[in-house]
Amino acid sequence: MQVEEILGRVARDLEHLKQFTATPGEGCTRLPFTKEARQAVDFLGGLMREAGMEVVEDAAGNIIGTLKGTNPELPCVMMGSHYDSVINGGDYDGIAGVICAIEVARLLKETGAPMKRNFVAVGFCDEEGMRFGTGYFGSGAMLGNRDPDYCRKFKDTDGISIYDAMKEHGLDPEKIQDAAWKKGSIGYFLEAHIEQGPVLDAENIEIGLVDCIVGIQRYMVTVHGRSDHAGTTPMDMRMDATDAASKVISKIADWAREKADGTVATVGYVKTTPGGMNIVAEKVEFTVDIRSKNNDNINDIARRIRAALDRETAAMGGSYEMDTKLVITPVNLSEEMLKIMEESCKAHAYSYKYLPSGAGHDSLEIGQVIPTVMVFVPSKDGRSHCPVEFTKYSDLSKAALIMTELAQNLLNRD
Ligand code: HGY
Ligand code: MN
Ligand code: MN
Repeated sequence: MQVEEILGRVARDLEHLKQFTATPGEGCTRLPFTKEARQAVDFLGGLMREAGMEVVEDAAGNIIGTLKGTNPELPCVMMGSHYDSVINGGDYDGIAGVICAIEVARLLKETGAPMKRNFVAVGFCDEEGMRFGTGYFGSGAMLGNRDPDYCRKFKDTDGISIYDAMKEHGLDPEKIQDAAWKKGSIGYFLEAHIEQGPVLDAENIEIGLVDCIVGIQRYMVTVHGRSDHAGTTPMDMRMDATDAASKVISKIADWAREKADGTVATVGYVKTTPGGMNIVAEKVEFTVDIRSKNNDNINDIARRIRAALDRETAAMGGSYEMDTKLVITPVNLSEEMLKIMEESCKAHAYSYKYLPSGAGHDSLEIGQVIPTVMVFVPSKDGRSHCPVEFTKYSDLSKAALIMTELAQNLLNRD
């Protein structure tokens, strides 16, 4: 099987999936438990069936295809990524890895090579956390880390909980724990993903071998003050939530820069209430996303944010909440599996480079407990989470080829 033949199928499938967006012409918006998610899941299920897989949609909204091995009682080899997107995102983030996984299943079937273990391809639901501010919902549920209370707790900006969104989508959140796999039933996890950064493209490298993924902490901060007339209220009588919140927000990026080791911190969402230009804001909500390979750095920045909120809200006479949305530690990926893929790259004369991932992925969640490996393919100009996101189908096809060779190695282990 050559790259050109694989490329044709990968291109066909990803081009077809581009239509499943809530913002046609303005990037991919495919949020969990929406019409677009349903369309993508149905299409992916059809591809899996065509590839000869047994297909189920689990209680968390993951779409799962299984290619049976001769010893199905052995822990499976699982490969996948997420089918959801950010708002106005790109056409490759996540979904390209799902198509890669289905392509590996096709190649395994076509080569007819013996397979002891089952090969399982997965399209995960809600890796991004874009709608509910969380993340890794489908992969977390697969590990048994999600329950009905979790589903009730997190809401989108319209006040719809994961719980209600699931019911609306035809899923039963009370049964979310049915999505959990028996401990030990997943032997290895593989994920192909676009790099979403500038390294491979700038250095003209075809394959990224990911050796570690940063840890992430996400918070929603709400600062409470008091609304007043912007003209008549003297400055020393105000409880200005914007003034207090902005004094904290303005420090966060510098605290990350000070670490000088790739640590990043982002305030991506800020909302003032009531939001009038001649009203002192009574409330400000803002998100914080902190990432680092060094978990102490993440904890230190979170601690400094809390201390600054204590100081600035006390000075203003107001209050705050800092709600935790996600806490996940950095993960090192499987050296053994990376080495096997490095040999494949050499055999195929693909250029490659070891690199860390600054983006979180389902591998970050799964890699906490299961031997996991990721492969990156170049993102044009390093752009991602935006409509101009672009990756060459030829690079995705090369990733599918080397991951097929890794899968064949793993599938025949006792
Ligand atoms: O936010 C991320 O790192 C990823 O795109 N979920
Ligand atoms: Mn992704
Ligand atoms: Mn993403």
